[in-house]
Amino acid sequence: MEKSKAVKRDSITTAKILSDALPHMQRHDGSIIVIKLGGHAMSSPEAMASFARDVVLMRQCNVNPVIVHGGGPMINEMLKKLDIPSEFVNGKRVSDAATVEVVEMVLSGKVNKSIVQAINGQGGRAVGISGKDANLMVCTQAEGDLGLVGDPHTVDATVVQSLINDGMIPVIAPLGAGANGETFNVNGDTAAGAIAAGLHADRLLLLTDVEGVKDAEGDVITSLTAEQVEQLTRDGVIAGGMIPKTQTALDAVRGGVKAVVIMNGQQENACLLELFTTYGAGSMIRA
Ligand code: X2W
Repeated sequence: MEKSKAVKRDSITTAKILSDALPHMQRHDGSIIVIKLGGHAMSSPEAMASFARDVVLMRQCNVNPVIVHGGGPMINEMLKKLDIPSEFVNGKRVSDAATVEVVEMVLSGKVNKSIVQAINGQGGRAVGISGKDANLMVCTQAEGDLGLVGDPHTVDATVVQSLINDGMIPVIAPLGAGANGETFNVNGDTAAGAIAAGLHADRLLLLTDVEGVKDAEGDVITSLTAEQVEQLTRDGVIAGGMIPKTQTALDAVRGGVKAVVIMNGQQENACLLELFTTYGAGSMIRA
C-alpha cells in the first residue's frame, strides 16, 4: 500500500507539460525531420543517450526522424594515431585515398554504429547506412584541390523512405559513391541538406554549437527568409563558420525542404524544444 505524497506535484506538472505538447505533436504528425548530428554534439555518452532518447520520443509521437551524422573530431583522432596529416580548405578535409579509407572506417564503422546502438538502447529501432547504400547519394568530385571530397549529384532517397515506412530510424554516414567506383568524403552538413531535399523533408535541424543566426547586436534571429539570409551575408553580419551552415540551409529550402533550423545541439532536449514547444529554438530559415 502507498500513500500519496507531496511528490504528486511533479506528476501534475508532467501531465500538464504533456497536455501542452499535444497541438505541437499534431502539427508534426507524420512529418519527416532530418537531424544533422555533428561530431562535437557527441561529446559524451550522456549527451548521446539524451539525444537518442529525444529521437525515440519523436518516433513514438509519429514524427519520423532521419539522422545524418558527422564525426570530424573522431576522424582527426584516428588520423593522428595513424600518423596521417590532415588539412582543411574552407571547412572541408582534403582527402586522398588513404584519408578516405580512414574516414569511411571511422564514420560508417564506429560513429554510425554507436549512434544506432544509443537509439536502440532507448527502445528505438535504428538502422545504420551510408550514402553509398542503394545509391542514396551519388557524388561528383567537389571543386578545388580537395581530392576525394564529393558533392552530392543525385539523391535517391527510396531506401530511407522504405526504412521510415517500416518504422525504422535511419542513421546515415556522409559518404557517397562516384560513377567510377570512387568513395567520396562528403561534409556532414552538405550531406544532410541534400538528403533532406531528396526526402522533401518538413524540417532540417542543423545541430551546432551556437544558438543560431545572430543580428548585428548579437541577438539570435528566430525567423528569417532566404532573401534576408543573403542580405545579412552581403552586410557581413552572417560571417565565418556560420556561412557554410546558412549556405546549406539556403540550398535545402530551395531544394524543397520546408524549413531549416540552425540551433544549439548542446542544449539538453534540443530537438524536443524545437518541435514540441511554442517558441521553438534557434533560427528558422524558410524559402
Ligand atoms: C567531413 C565529414 C565529417 C563531418 C570530415 O572529413 O571531417 C569533409 O570535410 P562534422 O563533425 O559534422 O564536422 N568531410 C569533406 O562533416 O563531421
